Amino acid sequence: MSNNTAAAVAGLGAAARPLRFAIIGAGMSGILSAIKLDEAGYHDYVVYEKADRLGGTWRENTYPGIACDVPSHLYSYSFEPNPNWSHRYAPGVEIQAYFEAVAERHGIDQCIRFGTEIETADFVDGRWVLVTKMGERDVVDVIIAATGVLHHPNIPELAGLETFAGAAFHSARWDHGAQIDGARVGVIGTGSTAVQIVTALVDRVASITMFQRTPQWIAPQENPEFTPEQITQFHRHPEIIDEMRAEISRGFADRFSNAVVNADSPEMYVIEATCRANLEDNVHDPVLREKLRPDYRAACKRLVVSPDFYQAIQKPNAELVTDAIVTIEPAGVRTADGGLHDLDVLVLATGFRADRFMRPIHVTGRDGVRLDDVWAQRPVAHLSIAVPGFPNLFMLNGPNGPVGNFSLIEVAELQIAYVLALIDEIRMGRCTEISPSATATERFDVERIEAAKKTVWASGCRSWYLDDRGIPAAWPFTFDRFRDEMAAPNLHDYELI
Ligand code: N01
Repeated sequence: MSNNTAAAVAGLGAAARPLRFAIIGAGMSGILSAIKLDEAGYHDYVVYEKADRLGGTWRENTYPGIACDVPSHLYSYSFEPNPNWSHRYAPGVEIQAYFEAVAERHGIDQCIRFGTEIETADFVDGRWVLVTKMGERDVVDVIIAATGVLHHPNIPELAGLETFAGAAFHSARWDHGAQIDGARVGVIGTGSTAVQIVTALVDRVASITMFQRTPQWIAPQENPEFTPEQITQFHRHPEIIDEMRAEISRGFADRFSNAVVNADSPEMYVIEATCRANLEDNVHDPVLREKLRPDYRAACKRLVVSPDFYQAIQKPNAELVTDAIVTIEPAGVRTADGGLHDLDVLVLATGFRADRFMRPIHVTGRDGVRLDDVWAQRPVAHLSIAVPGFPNLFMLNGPNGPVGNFSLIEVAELQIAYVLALIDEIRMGRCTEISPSATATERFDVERIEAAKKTVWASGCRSWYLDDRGIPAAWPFTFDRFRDEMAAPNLHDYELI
């Protein structure tokens, strides 16, 4: 029980009331929310999950080669260290199994309503009325939207895509029935996903063709396996994991997260030099090397990490195509040079719509204000957590949060502690509705936009970090500042009714 919560329980006033919660999404942050609600003494909650399995990103992304680019001992809940991670960057299947095991251990799996998609959420008489796609209704006091960041696949409008004769699918909808071994596989895209897929498949397929619209900088990152002796040590001395976690977190912040928010920092130049050396030292054919060389700064797009992509793309059965895609035909992909690239399988590693957040749920706040209208231009939120006019509705990994190669688990843990502190105001009877003020939200937005202009993400490239105006939407300050902001809410920024 947190200090806040303990104080709340001790000080329960006449106006205090039991609270009912809906958590939307049973991914990493939904599971976390349920565990933390239980810990805080709130047991009346339901986790709504539209799919039939928990795990979010790790349930949806099952493509060959999937792994997390945050070291696994950091990409774990702080309260659930896992001595059994097989690699420094564990594969997706281990991460999925980890979330399932944690949910089971905490009894959260019993509180999830699978196959239940929330369609509308309306704030009526001080409570949230939820209606599912099946027409079921629930009324709750608080919503925690744990709906993920990169969840809605970006399907490009490629002429003729539907005419392709083989299997064509988005990387987050991997068709495990498609014959891959020995096939001619095309991959559209050059992001983290495409790089992992190409590297994983090159030795299994007859040919692999990567369609590149924009080259990416690649940071070399070894992925050593933990030895049985190391794993035994992790079991015997969990404090080793804690130390490692703290060290990785600090290293990430100093060498990466704090560097990218200051485009002129010395650390930023180190990252660039590392990526440049990786390209120069490891790609031998000068023509291919120039095709792979970006004309923008490293980490402007989300930095791709890979120990062996350059080796993969130089194999005899791999081809990098840089001519623009003109049409998809039944036999393959036609490019601007007139060439037809014959394929059996076409993978769209074309990323996600990163501006959706809890949409397409139709959310209506106080006085009938619709979130679809408030966010029509772009999503806004105070400190990434909440939106003015939408009381008692809190987001984890919402708009403008830290997404720049951090552990989103660390981010969500800080956010849920902050959200619980806000909820304590209701439990203590000091208010029944809490939402950020428009003034505080506007002030934060103005400040973050100014800061965003100094980040490397604004240094001239196209990426999913940018909003419709080309302004980076990600948290543009240091991670230390995020930690400080999340340590306790400034209640002057909130309206308590
Ligand atoms: O998606 P992306 P992703 N025609 O948006 C191209 C996380 N992640 O799935 O660069 C041709 O980065 C597009 O081209 P361009 C991580 O946060 C993590 O790879 O816009 N090409 C780009 O090359 C990551 O950043 C891990 O010119 C088209 C690609 O598709 C995020 O997910 C693993 C196109 C999209 O790249 C997203 O990564 C995987 C078109 N019409 C993902 N439309 C790890 O933890 C798009 N593209 C390791």
